[in-house]
Amino acid sequence: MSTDKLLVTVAPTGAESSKTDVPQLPTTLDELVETAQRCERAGAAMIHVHIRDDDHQPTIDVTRLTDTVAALRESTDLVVQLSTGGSVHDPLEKRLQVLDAAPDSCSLTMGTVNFGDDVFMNPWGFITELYQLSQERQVVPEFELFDLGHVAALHRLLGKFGLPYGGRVHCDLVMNVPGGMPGTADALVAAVNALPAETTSWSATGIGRSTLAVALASLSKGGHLRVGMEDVLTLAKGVPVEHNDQLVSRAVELGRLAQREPMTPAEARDLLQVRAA
Ligand code: KMH
Ligand code: ZN
Repeated sequence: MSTDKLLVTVAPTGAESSKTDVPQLPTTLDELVETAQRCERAGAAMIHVHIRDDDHQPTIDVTRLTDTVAALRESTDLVVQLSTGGSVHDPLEKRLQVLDAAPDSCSLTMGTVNFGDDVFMNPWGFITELYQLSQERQVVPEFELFDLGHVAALHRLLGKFGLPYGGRVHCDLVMNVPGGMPGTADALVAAVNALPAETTSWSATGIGRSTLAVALASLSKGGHLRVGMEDVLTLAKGVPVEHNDQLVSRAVELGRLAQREPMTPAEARDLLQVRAA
């Protein structure tokens, strides 16, 4: 395993911003593919995917997700991770069906969290069902940790159900969601220090203004980076992101300053032990 290399994950779309407010958000399949290709060229190795319907609204329609996975596999080498979080409005049963689209990886959030004015529901029964489904379907989970309690829940999950498919435990700290842990170095250190011993890799992302503080803290602690318009829409105050590859390029630049070369998709597959194509 290449421990010094930097895994850059791009989360280009999310479910929270609207196309009307942010026209440069990739919401169509063509835009997503173009984004994925440019982000791969800029140094991303994994893509965290949320998709939209014909009206640019968030959807987790399985046929659409299956087509998206196929299109991304055809046009890039990126590790394709589908969001099982969807939007705060998606029902739990539908979120389980995301695995029917057979991605390389899936997000798996380790607990319920207030999400701005909404609630992002992840009850224990849902977590355990999704986890066992991921083991059965040979999909590598990325454990999304929005709070310290989610880290504790991950200990419980691994203790009860064993290691994920592939044997690697990859976590992602999602920081600064209004309702979750703050996007600070102190919070990051506390969460990283509490990760289960089985953890083999972890990344971090800071929502909004915390993006740089979290990225720098993650690099300081030897972590990987997630970036993208799901998490931040500006490069600096008043400077909108025009394309996701700008955020990937900046992450690669930060990594290089920290003497961490970006990992290739093949190296990311090895790190995460995703199922061979
Ligand atoms: N859109 C959020 C409600 C995930 O992708 O798994 C959930 C989310 C986490 O983005
Ligand atoms: Zn997401």
